[in-house]
Amino acid sequence: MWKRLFSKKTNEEPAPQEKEAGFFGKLVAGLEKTKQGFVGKVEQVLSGRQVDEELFEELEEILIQADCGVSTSLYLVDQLRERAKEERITEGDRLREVLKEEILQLLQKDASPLKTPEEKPYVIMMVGVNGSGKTTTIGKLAHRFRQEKANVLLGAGDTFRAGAIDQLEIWAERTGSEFISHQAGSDPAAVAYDAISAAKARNSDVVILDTAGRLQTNVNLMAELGKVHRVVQRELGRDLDEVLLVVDATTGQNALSQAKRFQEAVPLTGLVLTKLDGTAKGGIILALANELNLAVKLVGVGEQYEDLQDFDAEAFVEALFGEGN
Ligand SMILES: Nc1nc2c(ncn2[C@@H]2O[C@H](COP(=O)(O)OP(=O)(O)OP(=O)(O)O)[C@@H](O)[C@H]2O)c(=O)[nH]1
Ligand SMILES: [Mg+2]
Repeated sequence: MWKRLFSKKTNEEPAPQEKEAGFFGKLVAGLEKTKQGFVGKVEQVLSGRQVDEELFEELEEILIQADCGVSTSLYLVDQLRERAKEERITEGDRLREVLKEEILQLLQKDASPLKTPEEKPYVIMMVGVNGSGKTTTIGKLAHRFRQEKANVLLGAGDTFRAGAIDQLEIWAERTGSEFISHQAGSDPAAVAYDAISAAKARNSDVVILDTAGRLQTNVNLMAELGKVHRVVQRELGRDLDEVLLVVDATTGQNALSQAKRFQEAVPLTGLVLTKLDGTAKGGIILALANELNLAVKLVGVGEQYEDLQDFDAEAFVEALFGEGN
């Protein structure tokens, strides 16, 4: 499987996991709160109603409350207004379908999967604020790559938080990944350097680097992140394959400012949106897709291995709006 990944063929093939009913079921279960809290409200408001300005305003309110963000909510409702006029839609229930289509379009705008591996080692760096789910996501990804028979090496770049090194080492043991760490308190750039040089020496397929959580407003720590990234790039002699910002879906609109600030510190290649299972306000994914030029590449809908999924806009919208699930 890993060899196949290297052969570039996977770009044309849909990831098999997304075709599996079990994965879709997990997605549906993980999005249950948002389905009820957001889509449920939309349906309540639209059901049996005539399309008029009052209805659009109520929809706008629901979108904003579901964390879609003001500008994205206004954008979506404007699209609905326009299409209602053009397509002479008079019934609220029909608007549900239009909203579903518009949301899908928005989510597909910048969508792209994890980069296909071209060169060993395939390097992923994980960044984000404290507690967003970086280390857990690394564990889940390591598991996935190990299942594809890749040799994985995890680099314990969080030398700051007590227990962070042990936490990652447990994931390394669980997944059968190699592990590079220094003492707590040491320079994270040195750990990153060692992880890359070890991976080169050992011919590892994948390196995943953990980093300490940091607030996007902490100038010094953001600069440190830039340094770690530069060291990795230099030792690698090319760009990292993925620099992923891990965002907790329950943090609401703050996710946007996190993304903007982290993007200034390191060249992000995409987003991981975790804990979607823990919020009824999954609309944040729409704000992120609409307001940033960054793809949501992975979504976390629970704490099990299989709950980290490649983001698939169609499956996502179907899980939210689909009938009978
Ligand atoms: N429900 C749910 N919990 C998640 C998900 N992803 C991560 N978590 C939980 O979030 C908590 C924090 O996860 P970590 O992976 O330690 O977060 P981190 O970003 O590494 O945190 P720091 O290293 O402290 O910055 C853990 O309890 C995880 O189990 C998810 O998709 N769903
Ligand atoms: Mg961590």
